[in-house]
Amino acid sequence: MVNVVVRETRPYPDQRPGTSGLRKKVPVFQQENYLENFVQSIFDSLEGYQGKLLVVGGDGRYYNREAIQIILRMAAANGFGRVLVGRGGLLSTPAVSCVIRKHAAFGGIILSASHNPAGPEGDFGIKYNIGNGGPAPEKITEAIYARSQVIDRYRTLDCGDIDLDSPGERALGDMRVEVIDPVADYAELMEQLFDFDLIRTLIDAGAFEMRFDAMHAVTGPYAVEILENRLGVSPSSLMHARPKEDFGGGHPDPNLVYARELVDIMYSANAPDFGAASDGDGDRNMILGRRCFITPSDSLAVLAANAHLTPGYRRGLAGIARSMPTSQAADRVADRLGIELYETPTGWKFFGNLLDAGKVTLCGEESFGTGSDHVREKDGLWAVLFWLNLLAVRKESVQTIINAHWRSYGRNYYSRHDYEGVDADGAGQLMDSLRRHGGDLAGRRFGDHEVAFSDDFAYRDPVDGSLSEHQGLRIGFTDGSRIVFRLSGTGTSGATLRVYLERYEADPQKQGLDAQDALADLIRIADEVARIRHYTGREAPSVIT
Ligand code: G16
Repeated sequence: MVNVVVRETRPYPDQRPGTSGLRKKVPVFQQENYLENFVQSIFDSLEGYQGKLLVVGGDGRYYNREAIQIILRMAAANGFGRVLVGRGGLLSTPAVSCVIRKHAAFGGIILSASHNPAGPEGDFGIKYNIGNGGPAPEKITEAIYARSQVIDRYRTLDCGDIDLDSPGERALGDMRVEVIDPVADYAELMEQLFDFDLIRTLIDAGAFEMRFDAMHAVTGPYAVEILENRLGVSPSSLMHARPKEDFGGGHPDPNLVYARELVDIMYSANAPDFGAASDGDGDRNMILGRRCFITPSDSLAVLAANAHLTPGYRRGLAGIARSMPTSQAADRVADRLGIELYETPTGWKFFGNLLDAGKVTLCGEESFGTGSDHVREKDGLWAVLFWLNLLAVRKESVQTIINAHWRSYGRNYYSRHDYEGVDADGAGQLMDSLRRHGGDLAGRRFGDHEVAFSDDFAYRDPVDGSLSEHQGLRIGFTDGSRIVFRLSGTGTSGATLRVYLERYEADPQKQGLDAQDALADLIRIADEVARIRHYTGREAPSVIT
């Protein structure tokens, strides 16, 4: 007989979820009752879950296993009927979404700090996903936070750990825990969306070479099963495919800076035809061709323009959604397809309502996130398979495909400059000052650029009418160029200032520039308007993507 125990606790002031759940340093989570408080606050903010199914999994980072044991005991003590948990505690973020949907679960808990480094001094995170498989909307995350501020007790079981490593079902108090293969449901869904036979033909032909970098994170087992076992990619094409608790000491963020090893291979003399990487929890992707990088914004546009070539999207797209700072490349595709384009704040949670309402099929963000209505999270390997399917159909190189796209639609030169870990007060003052002066920039000239509008982006959800304000300061120019300033909602130390830069070029003769050169004027204007050096004390961004 396992006893339910009620333990007393005291609130922590810092449990407000950010862009994507609660992310903190591991030692913060290891404080007494810190995780327990947040988990109980999640359960206290939900209704009607008694006897229902919960999905639990994480990206395998340090503290994943301990956290899962705590959550399982608490789920049992709070009355869930059954839990599906990935073997070894592993489930990628899109796989959690897939499993929630396929098994009609009440919801799910994901343990991850995404692309942030891991280890005893690294980052950890937790977020709750609702029954549609997507991140809880702000109404729920705010309720969780409110609850965490007054919490005084939590429920758990008085028992030890359960085995997470062998598949099968076991009892935990009155609750059943089933340890599932983390890949199976997800791989089955991918086979429905993409033409695996055709991709296998491309790979078997022998002339096509690729690299996939799992960055020692959760997509390793997914890549082995899907790319290697089902599609015939050679094992040597998979880099860092063994998940590690500290991601091998790396920073599992698939971008030009942190996926350096892959980038160097893709820019070398004998570069493979296709390169891709995914992040800590498997929801982000980076796409590369031979000596060419596809920006996430361009990737969304290319996938949208070519979606009809894949089995899963042959019927066409209902609409496209992108986060506000994402480039307007996808807008041009939507326009030509005669479908709606929605511009949402940063955060995948804002796509959920649009997807559920059938208003959009594809969505994407500049932050290396792309996805569709197949799940309610962005999906790294899905994007890789989508590209492989296009390459197999079009039988052209990545470079040829992107050049043809630009010739047809024009090129949206795009870059994001990040100032990571800057002083939070200085970053706040920068944003306040922009807010005070930014509104009256219309009509002002900076060199050749004239400001058409400037505002603080606000979004009214067309489905539930909710309003989200202060989502980033935009300066739009008369030629369609844009500069956007935002503070990241996912960092764990100091503040991270993000500056997003975009310029449109219709002339094919002028589409071959390096993005930083093409955006040089806007980079100067951004510094002048926001006084970035003054407020951050930094001479240059820490990451340019
Ligand atoms: C999360 C969100 C994304 C967002 C990204 C960056 O991604 O799910 O929607 O674009 O953070 O957010 P921010 O600019 O506020 O740091 P992930 O992959 O970290 O879960």
